[in-house]
Amino acid sequence: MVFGQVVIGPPGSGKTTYCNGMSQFLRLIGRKVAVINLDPANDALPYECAINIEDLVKLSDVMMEHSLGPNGGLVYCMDYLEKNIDWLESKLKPLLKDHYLLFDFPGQVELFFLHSNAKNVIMKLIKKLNLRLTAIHLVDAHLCSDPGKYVSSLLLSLSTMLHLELPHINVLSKIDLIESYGKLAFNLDFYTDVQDLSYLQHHLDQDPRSAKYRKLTKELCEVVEDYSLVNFSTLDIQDKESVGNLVKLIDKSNGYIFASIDASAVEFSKIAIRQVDWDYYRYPFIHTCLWWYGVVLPQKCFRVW
Ligand SMILES: Nc1nc2c(ncn2[C@@H]2O[C@H](COP(=O)(O)OP(=O)(O)OP(=O)(O)O)[C@@H](O)[C@H]2O)c(=O)[nH]1
Ligand SMILES: [Mg+2]
Repeated sequence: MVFGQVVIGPPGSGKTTYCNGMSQFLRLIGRKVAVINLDPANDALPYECAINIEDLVKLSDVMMEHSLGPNGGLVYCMDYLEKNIDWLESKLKPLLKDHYLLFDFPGQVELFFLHSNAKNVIMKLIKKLNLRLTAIHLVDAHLCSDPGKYVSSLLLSLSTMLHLELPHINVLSKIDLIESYGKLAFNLDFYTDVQDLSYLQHHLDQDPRSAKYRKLTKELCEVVEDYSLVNFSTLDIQDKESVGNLVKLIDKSNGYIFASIDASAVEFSKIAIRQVDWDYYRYPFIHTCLWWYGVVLPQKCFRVW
């Protein structure tokens, strides 16, 4: 069985940075990682990629040849990838023996809740190559600072989950910057747990511009609450604990923690309900410090501690 992550989310939410940081973290806890760039507009890659969609199709060529803009061009590239899925399969096959896969996708969100090409690519790979993939949906944490934008991010997360039908983890990325957007109206738990959105409606009512959409917002929040599917984890890609906690969640969701266990269904369920700390603590602390000081900082110097 091969495990991995499909990294998606709106433009600029941190997908490529995530693939870079996550691949370094996973390597340092002992996994062999292959990053696959499926974003044909990714021209400056911070990581070394094992497979690059640019070797199959180039966005600039598509835009020129078919007189398309960047968005139409990207839809075309995903259609082209779907039609040429054999190319991707043949490139992936040599990696399947011992690699953990990270797929870096484009930021055009309509590819993941409207069009079926990206979903078909993922589903074909899962079926043919027996992959176990979790969708990591990154949403920029600054959206929490505006109630209207937060409701949009809830709807986007919900429609993406329903469309992709994969094990799915929504993540508020760049959480280290959240305080720079001013004081939040509620505690961070309120935004991550998505438990009672009626408080949000009261907050929206205080803004005369939003008050006129009161009924619409109420109905939309009720849709999100009725499904009861959306919540968020948080991530600061520079913080080893933040990345480690997310890895534990992902390992549970795609079944990585069960991979080498040969036990009864009862044993499996015991593992499924308990906290998963085994992988993180199996490796010495110094290891992750080395990752932090030696690998991430020289490339991405967000903050010094
Ligand atoms: N402070 C902070 N900045 C981050 C973090 N993650 C990403 N960034 C920054 O956010 C910006 C966008 O990151 P990218 O990784 O290019 O985002 P993307 O989602 O791949 O963007 P597209 O591929 O264009 O959709 C970059 O300047 C990153 O350095 C984070 O955890 N904290
Ligand atoms: Mg990117």
